[in-house]
Amino acid sequence: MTTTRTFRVPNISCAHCVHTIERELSALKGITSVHADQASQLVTVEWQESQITWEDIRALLQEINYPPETA
Ligand SMILES: [Cu+2]
Repeated sequence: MTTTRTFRVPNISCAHCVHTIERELSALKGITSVHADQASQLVTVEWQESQITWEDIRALLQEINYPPETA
């Protein structure tokens, strides 16, 4: 089963940020799709529940200095 979540990342400021987020998240095992948008600062991620959790994703984003705004 997959889960999709859309959240805002206030640190997105340019196309490079978008690229970094997409590249880093795509490298995580279990993530099936990532789309980040510069203008809206919204990121949509889809993942396999059996392989990765939201906590793992959130931790990675914090580690690379793009923490999600949602709780
Ligand atoms: Cu940037």
